[in-house]
Amino acid sequence: MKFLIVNGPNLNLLGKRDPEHYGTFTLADVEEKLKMTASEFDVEVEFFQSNHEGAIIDTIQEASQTFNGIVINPGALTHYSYAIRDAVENCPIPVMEVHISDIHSREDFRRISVIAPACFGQIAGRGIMSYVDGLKALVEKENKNG
Ligand code: CA2
Repeated sequence: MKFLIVNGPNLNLLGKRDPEHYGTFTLADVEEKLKMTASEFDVEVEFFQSNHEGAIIDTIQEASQTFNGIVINPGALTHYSYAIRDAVENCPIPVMEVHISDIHSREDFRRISVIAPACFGQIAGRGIMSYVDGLKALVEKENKNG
């Protein structure tokens, strides 16, 4: 089984600023952690990060050819990208939305995810573990589906 981890705008800056919300780990640390989780579960992971909405949509559209599921942190696009929501809705593989910070206890605009209703689930506020838990949830779902 193979899973795609998608990170949206500004997540390439992790570890460089705003440790109060996003901790001190880098995107490379997230990838390392997920590679370890993947090997525990005997699955594979690939990573994609883009600051461009269209590139993220292209990636979601193509993902089902190669992957069994997607873990996505859409960054601030979470709160307004109906285009990503449409792409997720039309994606035949399960998509888990994850957030490092607890979007539900921050500014009002962050409390809304326009993408979450199209997702298999949402995990927020667990730092780097949000990604790990997101991947685990997809592996469990796929194992159950046989
Ligand atoms: O908590 C999350 O994972 C977010 O998706 C992160 C997004 C934010 O817009 C969402 O509301 C919640 C922002 C990522 C920006 O990350 C930075 C990290 C370090 C320095 C600057 C930005």
